[in-house]
Amino acid sequence: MKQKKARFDTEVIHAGYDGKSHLGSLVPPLYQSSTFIFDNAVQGERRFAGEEAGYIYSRLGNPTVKILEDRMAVLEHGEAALAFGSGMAAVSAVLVSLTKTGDHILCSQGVYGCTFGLLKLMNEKYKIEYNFSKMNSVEALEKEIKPNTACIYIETPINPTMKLVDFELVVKTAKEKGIPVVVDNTFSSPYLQRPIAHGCDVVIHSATKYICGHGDVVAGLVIGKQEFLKKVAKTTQKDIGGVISPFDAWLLLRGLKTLPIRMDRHCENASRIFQFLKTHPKIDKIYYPGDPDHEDYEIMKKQMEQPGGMVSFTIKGTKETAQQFINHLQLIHIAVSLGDPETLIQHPASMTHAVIPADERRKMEIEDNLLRLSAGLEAWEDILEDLEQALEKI
Ligand code: LCS
Repeated sequence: MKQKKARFDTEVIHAGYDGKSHLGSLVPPLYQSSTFIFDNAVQGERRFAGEEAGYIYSRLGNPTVKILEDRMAVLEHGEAALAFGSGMAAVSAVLVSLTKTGDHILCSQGVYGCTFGLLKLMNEKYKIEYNFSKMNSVEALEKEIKPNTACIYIETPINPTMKLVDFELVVKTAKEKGIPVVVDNTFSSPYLQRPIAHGCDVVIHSATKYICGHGDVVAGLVIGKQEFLKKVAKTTQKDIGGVISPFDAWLLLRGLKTLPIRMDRHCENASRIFQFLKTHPKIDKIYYPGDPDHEDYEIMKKQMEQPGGMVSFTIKGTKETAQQFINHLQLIHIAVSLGDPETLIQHPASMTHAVIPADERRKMEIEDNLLRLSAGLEAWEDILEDLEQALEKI
């Protein structure tokens, strides 16, 4: 195994794996086993007591999953990582671990619809409060942080409005008050943005998206400090049990190897789509952090390598006009999710963010004529031609 720390594009292929410990297998082996055999009763007892290292049962750990976790810890600049059966299993394990009844969570001005659903559930069942904040000034942030604030929860870019949160600003205030900062880094992947390097404490991924990159796995990841992740592994992960299957971990290890190459293409295609839509007479607003007119363009330049592969926009007209437009698309699929090779488009107000009440959605600027597009890996000319022919029909 290589000794020194290598560059990102090398680490996606090599980090956390040494073929010599696996009969020389070039590719990490798939340990598709639910349980592990003990040599004798005392060994079993010692493993359960934590007195001897070794695998026990795949809800408590699995060698293929461990390779994925070790690789992701390196890529996100964390001490350790844990893999989950979905992004939501990861989000819920973190939020449940960090809070108790009566606590408060301060969130970015917009979160994924099911994260909103989880916050609502935690509020109804456990009286955990939450607020949304623009997080764009230290003064405002200081007022919004309460004595019972247990964590700051950020999506950046925010799904689906593509607004950004400035890590430097939030971390400075949070550190002074000893509040952990949790970042959902799904929209960027570690290739474009590494929140821990900016002082954030915990990173979450819906690995279903860019980490997988092929649209064939639902999974989640949490990266952070060893001590915190040990606690999560022994409590919310083990006892609530939202673990990943070894096969899905194996597919993620395969997908990860091409993350930098894929992300460059996603970003290139998104930039072409943005340039095309920006001046199109049937498009009203456009939300893309690479737009010099985007309100958070400077934040993008400060903390992201590239603006990412997502473009949101409003069609001039109503919800129905937006629906008619996507119905006319031929190459681009109407589907939720993102980060796949196929270009996907969806209508957040009636799909990913439909669970959020209309007044809350409006505060998050999720309008009824807003569409969210995930740039795929196809030839950009074909994507633009498809957008153009569908726009001509409305
Ligand atoms: N965090 C973000 C930012 C997400 O976009 C999603 C899913 C999740 C967490 C949850 O991950 P999952 O459990 O689905 O792996 N976002 C979706 C979306 O925008 N369209 O479909 C799913």
